[in-house]
Amino acid sequence: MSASYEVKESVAVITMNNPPVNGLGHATRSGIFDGLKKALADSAVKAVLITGAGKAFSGGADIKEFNTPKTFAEPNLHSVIAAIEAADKPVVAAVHSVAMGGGLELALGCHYRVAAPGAQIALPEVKLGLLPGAGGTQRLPRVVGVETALNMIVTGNPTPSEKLAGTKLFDRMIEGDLMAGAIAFAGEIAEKRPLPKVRDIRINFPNREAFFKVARDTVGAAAKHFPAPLKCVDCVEAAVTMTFEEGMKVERDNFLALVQTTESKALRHYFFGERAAAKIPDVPGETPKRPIKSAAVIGAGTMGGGIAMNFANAGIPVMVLEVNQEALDKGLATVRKNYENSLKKGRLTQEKFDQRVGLIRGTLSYDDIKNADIVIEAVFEEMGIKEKVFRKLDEVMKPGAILASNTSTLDINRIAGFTKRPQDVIGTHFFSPANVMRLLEIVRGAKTGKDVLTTTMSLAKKIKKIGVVSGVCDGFIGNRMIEQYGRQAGFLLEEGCLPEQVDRAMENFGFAMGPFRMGDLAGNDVGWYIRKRRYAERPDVIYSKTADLLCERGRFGQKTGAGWYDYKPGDRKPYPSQLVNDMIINHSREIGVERREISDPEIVERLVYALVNEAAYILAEGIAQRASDVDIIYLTGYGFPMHRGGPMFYADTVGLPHVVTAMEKYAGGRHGKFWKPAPLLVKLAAEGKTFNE
Ligand code: T1G
Repeated sequence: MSASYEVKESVAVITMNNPPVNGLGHATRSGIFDGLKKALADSAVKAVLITGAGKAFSGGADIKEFNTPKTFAEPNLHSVIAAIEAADKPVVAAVHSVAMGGGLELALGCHYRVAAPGAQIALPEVKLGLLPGAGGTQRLPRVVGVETALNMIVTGNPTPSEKLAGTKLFDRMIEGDLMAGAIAFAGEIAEKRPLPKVRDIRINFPNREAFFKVARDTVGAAAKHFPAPLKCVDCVEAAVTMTFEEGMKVERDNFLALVQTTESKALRHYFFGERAAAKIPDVPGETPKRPIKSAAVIGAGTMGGGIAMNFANAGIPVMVLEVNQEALDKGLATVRKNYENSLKKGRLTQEKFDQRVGLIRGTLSYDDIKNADIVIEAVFEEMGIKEKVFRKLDEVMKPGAILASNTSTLDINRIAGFTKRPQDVIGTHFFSPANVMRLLEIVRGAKTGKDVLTTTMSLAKKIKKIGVVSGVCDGFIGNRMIEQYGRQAGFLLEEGCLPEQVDRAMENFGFAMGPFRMGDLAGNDVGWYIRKRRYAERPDVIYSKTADLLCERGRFGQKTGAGWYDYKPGDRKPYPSQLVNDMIINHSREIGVERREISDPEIVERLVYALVNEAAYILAEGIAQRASDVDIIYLTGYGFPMHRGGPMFYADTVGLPHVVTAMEKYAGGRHGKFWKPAPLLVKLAAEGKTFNE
């Protein structure tokens, strides 16, 4: 059973014990239910105490059980909570560390609740595209008030228990030994009657019409593609306007509807995918990690400065090395400016500002970085320069230092070959702006040591990045896929689209930015540089020339005041460019392509399936460990819409046979070779399987 039972001083203590977070899976629910029955039948027991073993009271319902029969298998969570509430002896919840979702709802069903300070209290279901489905929307407003409850439910964010100490949620805060305090409390209230039930608390909320109208407008504006937040408002309003039972029905109906939505499945996919990404099959969890107490960054440019900030933000001192004082001063000044902006916007306290700025120092001498535990090079993306840097690092860095490269496409194995310690070399591909984007592609070289790999993965978590392991290939995972996406976007221009149509179609699909706006932001010259290399290396690979024509006109994007779009000084808004559009139309004529009307659905299919197909090759080559890793990369590094779950999840949702059929259709058009379906995609489609099995 995932709950233990013992009687102490006539108090029956039921301890949930389902590591790691006491998820309320069927076994745990049964353990609580049976323990309660036993306690109620034992005349020596005067009160019941429910608590959680380990690092949580309870992290809520077991999300892994959703959309399986186990979720509602009796005793389901409703039955457990109903049994607690109906008990004829007082049931006390002793909350510590984490009480979230169904875990908090379980506590709300108890007659009393005591808590240790510092516990994270939350109903985070909305972050999974759901809403509290075991009475949370009806009980929480009754104990903390409607406004606080609505805010907690609609944001899903945790509140420290001590902040809720003055509410009816907690009858007592217990410092020190929670169990001793809780048992003493239980003894004090054992004979008290009637037993208080949250459901009996009446809500008096006079200005509800106005309040809920504002709530709906605010929540609706932010919810965009997600139905759950507005449903949360409906349920909390029901708590105010209806009887408890009627409100519970509103909650249940909405929960059952939401748990079936693709949006919720996508968010749950993301939740588990983010955690799965940290697992490296051939690197056991107990592999020893190297201590990372200090860091160094080579290069104080945009990337180097951003990377350094990640370390400072995590409290790790970092030394930034540049080739000359001017570049160093410029880079450090940019870093300071970033922190000053955060300070001005109230996102940073003065204390944190001082601490972080103090943790970043600069130098021109390799001698000052030789004792760093990790050094990350963020110099110009040219192998010759990388070689010079890594030969120098090999010479000066202490034994055991991790030598990392922030390269976005170059061969980590070649870079490792510039050193006598290839086992210490790894790729840490940050995404710009490096201090903001959560994605970190961790590129594993053929000789990268397992301890270096696991150390870097745990460092990713420490600096609040989502680390995803990639093998070595040109462009790793994300950029190799975006290359095909960009090729297809170019072909669409030649065949009849203009940049604003393609961008609009992709932004309506949910991308943060379409390919051409993205190019103007990142700099069209970046792709130009890479294509020139590709033309030499892979003359068989066809690209549209439109992007080259654009760059030959110096239209690199926002940084040159003009790109695919025109820009006005000080205004980042893209304006369709007649010059560029005429250039595209003339180019179609020059290459003898008759332009045609292309629908938005065709644009979306061709761009998204270009990603999916390349990812299928990447998976088959073992460059990516699993399909959900590809989804995590696109959701956190490339603006793929969260409600679609990532390219692989989206393809699974559409149905792989449909993807193959669509690709076969496009293979009949120009550049048909582009649409050769990856064998893995064809195999899975034929077997009726999915990427994310
Ligand atoms: N169900 C299943 N597994 C869970 C889980 C859960 N609720 N919470 C965590 N895990 C797993 C997680 O996948 C990971 O697994 C391990 O536990 C450690 O997690 C009816 C419907 C609790 C704050 O949304 O926010 O209740 O990778 O690395 O950093 O109304 O986990 O080790 O195999 O995150 O210490 C609502 C989700 C559910 C809380 C702990 N509850 N969890 O953080 O550990 S729906 C949530 C968290 C619900 C009811 C509704 C965090 C945490 P693995 P971790 P952590």
